[in-house]
Parts: sequence; structure tokens; C-alpha cells
Amino acid sequence: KSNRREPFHRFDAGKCTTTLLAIFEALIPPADEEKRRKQLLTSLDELVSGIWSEARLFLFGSCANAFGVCNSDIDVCLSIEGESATRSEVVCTLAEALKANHMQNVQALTHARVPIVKYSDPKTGISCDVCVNNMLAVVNTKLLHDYAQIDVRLRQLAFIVKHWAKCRQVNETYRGTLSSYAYVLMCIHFLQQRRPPVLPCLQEMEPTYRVTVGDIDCAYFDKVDNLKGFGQQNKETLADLVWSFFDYWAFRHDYTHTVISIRTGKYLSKVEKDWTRRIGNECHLICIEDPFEVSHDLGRVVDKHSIRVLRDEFRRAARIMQQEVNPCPALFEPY
Ligand code: 3AT
Ligand code: MG
Repeated sequence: KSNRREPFHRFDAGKCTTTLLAIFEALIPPADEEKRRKQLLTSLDELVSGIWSEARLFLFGSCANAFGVCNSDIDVCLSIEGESATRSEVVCTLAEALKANHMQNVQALTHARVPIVKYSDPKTGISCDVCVNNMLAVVNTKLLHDYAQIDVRLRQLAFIVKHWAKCRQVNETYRGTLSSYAYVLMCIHFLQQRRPPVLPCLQEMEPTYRVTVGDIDCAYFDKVDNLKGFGQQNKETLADLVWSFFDYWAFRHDYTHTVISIRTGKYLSKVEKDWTRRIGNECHLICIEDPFEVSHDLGRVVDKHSIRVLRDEFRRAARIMQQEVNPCPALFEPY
């Protein structure tokens, strides 16, 4: 069978890890980017406080979850308690105020599943997406950030996978491939499965952090400083992990029956999630359970066509990692 896995690779783990780490380092945002973000946030805060006295801003997504590469957009959640206007109305009001305040490329996307305003700030040159009362995204951002503190290999692996996905154009939800958030969940789950494990399952441990968002109880162990060194028994290098990650998604994952779940640190069955049928546009051809919104499959954007694209890319990456002495150039070759 062509997809049989040969139990070897040709790269030297030490050398390949050095190359991968250099790519990782180059993707880390420089210190001044943090400063420019703060500047943008301060001026946005002034603007929204002038409209809604109860307004609060929260950063979420890659600018706050430790998985942000340089020059990424920032994601902001505008939280207004007791607001009677709909999220779409708030988005429209904010868009008008941003235009009046000389922001550029202001766009209100009111019909999206989560209504947002997009704009860019001419002073800092940063683009920003603002959504309204989306506190689950703020909580899942904290969860990802906390996982990143446990073992550095998570952040390294996720940067490499995100970079690969961008180079190969499989990080585009509007074209049916996966979001950055989905890729990070895949990395966390993968590291929970290594033997010995690189990461624990924080939601299976005694909760030290608990918030309720709508009717969803979000609880997990967040004293991650106590977990430093958790993955030390596992000696795999970054190159080993990148190789195994792609090998898993290329040849080992059971796409027909299985759901990955970082919430349980296990594999669940599609049957128990009732994700066996296509309903509307949701196909469940690759199933990734959201850690808090458990009825939410991050793979639901993937359709009959894009699943092939995605699996072809996983196989391509796995073959490169297996066959090349120096896999990086081919791995990140622009599509
Ligand atoms: P980039 O570096 O911007 O590509 P990101 O981490 O900002 O990566 P996304 O743009 O995919 O990731 O998403 C921004 C945040 O929004 C991440 C997560 O907190 C939240 N989020 C995204 N998609 C979902 C989803 N389908 N369900 C719940 N939360 C989501
Ligand atoms: Mg983002």
C-alpha cells in the first residue's frame, strides 16, 4: 500500500531542529510590535468609552494566545454589559465612529456568524478586527496561552504548522480549509497524545479557574507554573514532532470515525458527538471539537473538495519529512 509508513526519516534530528528553530525565531514578533498594539488599543479604548460608558476591550486570538507571528492582525472583543442593541447594530455604530475618527478601510461585516468591524489604524499601520460580546473567544485565548506556558515545543510546533499552512494556502476558512485556531488545537491534541505526553489535559484536572459564558461553564486548571517540566520525560526534538505530526494527519488519523478533543485529551467517536451526517453546510469530514463550545466542530468549514486538498497537503508534508535530508525548503515551498 502506498500510504504505508516507513519507520525512518533521512533528516538529522539535530540539524533539522536547528533549521526549524531559526524559522520559528524569525516568525516571533519584534518587541516594538507589542508597543504599537498597545497604542492602537489605547486609542480604540478612548473611542468606545465615549460611546458606551460600560464598554471594555479584551484582546484575543493570536495577539494574546502566544501563537501570533509577526505582522498579524489584532483581534479585539468589545464587551458591553446590559446593551440592548444587537451585535450588528453595535458593529454599525462603531464603524461610523471609526470612520469619523479617520481610521482606514473600515468595513462592517454585519452578516457574518460573528459580526465584526475591520479597520486599519494609519498611525500604527496595524489592522484590527473588533467583535462584540464574544467572551468565549477571550476564554479560549487564555486556554491556549496557558498551554503554551507548559512546554516550549507547543509554541514552536504551532508556529511551524501555521507557517506551513500559510505557505501551502491551507489556512483559509473562506475556501474550506482550517483556521489558525484549529491548527493550534491539533497541535495541542497531538502533544497530549505523545508517549510520554508533552502536554497534560488541563480541563481534566482540578479546576483553578472558572467562568460562565452564556450557558457554558468554562473550567480548567490554570496554575500552569506548577506544570513547568511536565513534558521533560519526552525527549523528542522539534524535528521529530513536526515529522510525526504530519505523519499522523497524513496516514494515521481515522477521518471516518474519530474526533480529536483537547477537552478530554482523547479521541472521541463521531457517533457519540452525532457528527456522522451532513447537516446543511456542515460536513464533519475532519472533526476537531472546540474545548468549550463542545457542539462546535472546527472542521465543519471543510467540504468534499477542500478535504482532498488538505489531506493531499498533509501527505505531501509527511513524505517530504520522511524522504528529504533537508526537508525545510520543500516543506515551506509556496503553493
Ligand atoms: P492568525 O495568526 O490571525 O492567523 P489567530 O490565532 O488570531 O491566528 P484566528 O484568526 O483563526 O486565529 O482566530 C482568532 C481567534 O478567534 C482565535 C480564537 O480565540 C477565536 N476563534 C476563531 N475561530 C473560532 C471558532 N471557530 N470557534 C471559537 N473561537 C474561534
Ligand atoms: Mg487573528
